[in-house]
Amino acid sequence: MYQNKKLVLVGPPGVGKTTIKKIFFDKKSPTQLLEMPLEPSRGINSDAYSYLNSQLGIFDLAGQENKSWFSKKGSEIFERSNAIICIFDISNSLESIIEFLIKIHKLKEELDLSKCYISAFLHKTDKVNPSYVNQKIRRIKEFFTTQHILGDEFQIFSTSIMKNYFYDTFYTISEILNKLYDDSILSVDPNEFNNMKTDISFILKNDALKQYSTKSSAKENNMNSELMLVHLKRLEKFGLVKSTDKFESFQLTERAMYFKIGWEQERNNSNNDDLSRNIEMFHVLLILNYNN
Ligand SMILES: Nc1nc2c(ncn2[C@@H]2O[C@H](COP(=O)(O)OP(=O)(O)OP(=O)(O)O)[C@@H](O)[C@H]2O)c(=O)[nH]1
Ligand SMILES: [Mg+2]
Repeated sequence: MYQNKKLVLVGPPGVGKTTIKKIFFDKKSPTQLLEMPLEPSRGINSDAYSYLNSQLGIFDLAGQENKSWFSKKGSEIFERSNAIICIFDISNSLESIIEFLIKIHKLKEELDLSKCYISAFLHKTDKVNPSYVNQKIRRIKEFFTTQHILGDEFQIFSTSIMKNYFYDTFYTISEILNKLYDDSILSVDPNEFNNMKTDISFILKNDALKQYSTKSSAKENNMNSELMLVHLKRLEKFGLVKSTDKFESFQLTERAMYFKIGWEQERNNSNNDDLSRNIEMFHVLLILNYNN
């Protein structure tokens, strides 16, 4: 069984669309992207990802060409999309955000995208205080609720690639992906599920900055070295572990460290260790892998 889906990322220039794609879908390191900012995108950047037998196409649209994406010809790029994420910089004005979302609403009607899931990210929220973010979200929601446009399904999220926000953003993107696929596609094979449990517990109990020897780690986890290696290679595919010596030794990645911080915070707040529920949620985004 398979389902192929199309996701479009759109928004003003420089808000962080390509960065979000590279970090959460291509598993790149956050500080690296902050230190070496990307060139502004041009045209359409599309990549195909696979999730089990299903495909996910992600279309990252250049912010400098927004005029063209909203023109009759250019808007063809949105045809048959299953989700559109409108990304804004938290410092974009309320008026400009609302104006942009109205254009998306019009497009949705014109292209008959009634089933397409539309959401907005107020991104780079690390730059401001949380009350400012909440107030902005409330005002945008108020506008769209009173105008009865964009529908009940429309949601606004605050996002950032920074350490203290990484986990929540990972969660938000996972939630969106889970909305796209039917339950039959999303059901996790019990074997796979147990493997993931071991993988994630491993990340949670290891120190982010330390270099580990694979042999001694295997011993500590009561595994033989071959099985340990299988887990480590899976974790490498998830972008959570790295090695420079063919896994004689290994280290957690920066993404793993960021992920761990958020997961532990959530555990402290909710006082319950809901590993299973979270793995079900994160499954798609973790195993989504790059085809090319
Ligand atoms: N503070 C902060 N900066 C971020 C965040 N995400 C991305 N950035 C920075 O924002 C800048 C623009 O990022 P891009 O991903 O190139 O933006 P874009 O939306 O793809 O821009 P266009 O391609 O021109 O449409 C880069 O310098 C990123 O490092 C974030 O969460 N917080
Ligand atoms: Mg870009």
